[in-house]
Amino acid sequence: MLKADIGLFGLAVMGSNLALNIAENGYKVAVSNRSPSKIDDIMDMAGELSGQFIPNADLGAFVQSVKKPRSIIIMVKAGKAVDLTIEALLEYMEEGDAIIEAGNANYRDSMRRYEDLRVRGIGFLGVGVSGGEEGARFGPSIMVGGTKEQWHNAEEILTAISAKFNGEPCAAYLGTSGAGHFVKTIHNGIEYADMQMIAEVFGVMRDGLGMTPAECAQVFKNWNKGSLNSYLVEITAHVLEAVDEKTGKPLVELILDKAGQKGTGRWSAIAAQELGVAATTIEGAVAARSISALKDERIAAQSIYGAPGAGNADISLEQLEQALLAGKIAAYAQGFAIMSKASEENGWELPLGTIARIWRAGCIIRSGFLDQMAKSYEKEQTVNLLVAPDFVKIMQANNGALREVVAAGARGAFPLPCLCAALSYFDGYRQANGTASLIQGQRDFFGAHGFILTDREGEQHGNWPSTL
Ligand code: NBP
Repeated sequence: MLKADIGLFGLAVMGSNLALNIAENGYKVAVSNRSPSKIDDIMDMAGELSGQFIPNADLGAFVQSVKKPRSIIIMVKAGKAVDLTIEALLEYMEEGDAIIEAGNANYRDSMRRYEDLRVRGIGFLGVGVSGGEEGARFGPSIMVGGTKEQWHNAEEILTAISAKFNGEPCAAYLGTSGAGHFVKTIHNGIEYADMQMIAEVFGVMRDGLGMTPAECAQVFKNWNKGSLNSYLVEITAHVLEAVDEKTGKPLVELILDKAGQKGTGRWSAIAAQELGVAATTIEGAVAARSISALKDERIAAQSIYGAPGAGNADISLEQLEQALLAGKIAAYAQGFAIMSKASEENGWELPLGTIARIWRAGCIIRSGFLDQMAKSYEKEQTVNLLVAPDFVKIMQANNGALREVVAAGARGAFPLPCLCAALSYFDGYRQANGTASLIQGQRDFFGAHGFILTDREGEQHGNWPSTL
C-alpha cells in the first residue's frame, strides 16, 4: 500500500485544517486522533481531497502508514496531552523518525522534549505555527526549532504549506532545541502589545474624541492603507464595524470588556525578565488584560474616583496614527531584543532577519514594515531597531506624536499602559546620561553593593552617614 508522506495526530481546529492544507499541496497525509469521531469528520470534510488521506484510529497502524524516516506532526492541546501523545507514539516509532510538535508549547517544554527524544534516537522539531484556523488551512507562518537533520525530512512539506510573501515561503529552521517555540512565544508577546496599543488608541477615539465604533472603523480602514498596514489593524476595522443582529447596536459595545489570555504573553514577559531584557510593552499588555479581568473592582473604583476620560482629548487622528506607529516599532524592538539575548544565552544563533521575513505573511502580526525590519536585520549589524537607519527616520518623525498622545492620556485619564511604556522605553534607550548612578549610590548605602566611578579604576564604596 502507498504510504503517507507525513503523519498528523490531533484533528481539532488546527490539526484538521493543517491536514487539509497538506493534502491540497499534493502530499499524502496519514491522520489520527484520540477520539475516532474527528477522523470521520475530517474524511467528510476532505471531499475531493479524500484520496490524499490515510485515516487510522489505531496508533500502530497510523505510524506504520507513514514513509520512513517518519515525520509525525502532533497538534493536540498544549501541555500534558503532548507528553502523553509522544509517549504513546514512541512505542511504534523507530530511530531516525521525528516528532513535529506544532501546538503552542512553552519553549521550555520543547527544550525538555528535544533532549528526552534525542537520547532515544528520535528527532524532535518544536514548531510554532501562527495564523489561527485560516492560516492553518491556507498558509501559516511556520517557525521551526529542533533537530536539523529531521527538518530536512519535513522541509519540503512544511515549506509548501506555509504562507508566501511575494512567492517567498514563510517557513524556516531557526535553531536547535526550543528555538522555534521561543520565537513563536515572542511573536505572541509582540501580538499582545500590538493589540493593546490598538485598543488604547480606540479608547482615546471613543472616550476622548467621542467617536462611534463605525467612525473608528473607518479610521482604521484608512490607516491600513498607509504605514500602519497590518492584519491586526485590518481586523480591528472589521470588529468595530460589526453590528449585533439582535439589538442593532455595535457589537463591540456589547462584548464584555474582560480579555482572556492563554499564557504566551506572560511567558514572553517572564523570559524577558529572566534574560534581563526590557519588555515593558509586552508586560503592559499582559497587565492590562489582568486589570480587564477585574470588572467588579473597576466598577467599584470608578464609583469612587469618577469615570476616566472626562473632557475632550486635545489630539488629532493624525497624531494617534503616528503614535501607534512609533509605539508598535518600540514593541517590535523589544521583541527582537529578547530574541537576540535568548539566542546568545542558548547558543541558538537565531536569524533575526529570517524571523522578520517569515512573519511578513501568514501570521497574526504580519505588517507592512516587517519587510523593512527584515532588511535592517539582514543588511546591517542592528543592535536594536530603534537605531537601525530606516527606523531612526520613522521614530524621529513620529515620537513627538507618541509624546503628545501619552500626555493627553495622562491629562484625560485614559489608560495607555503600552503606549506609555513604548515612550519611556524610547526615552530611556536614547538617554546617554541616565539616573542609575543614584540607584547605585542607594544600593551601596544600604547593601554595600559597590559602584564604579567614571574617573577611576575598580569598584568603590561611599563613605555614607549612619541612619541608625
Ligand atoms: P485544542 O487545543 O482544542 O486541543 C484539542 C485536541 O487535543 C483534540 O484533538 C483532542 O483530542 C486532543 N487531546 C486532548 Br484535549 N487531550 C489529549 C490527550 N490526553 N491525548 C491525546 N489527544 C488529546 O486544539 P486546537 O485549537 O486545534 O489547537 C491545537 C494546538 O495548536 C494547541 O497547542 C493550540 O494552542 C495551538 N494553536 C491553536 C491556534 C488556534 O487558533 N486555535 C492557533 C495557533 C496554535 P480529542 O478529539 O480526543 O478530544
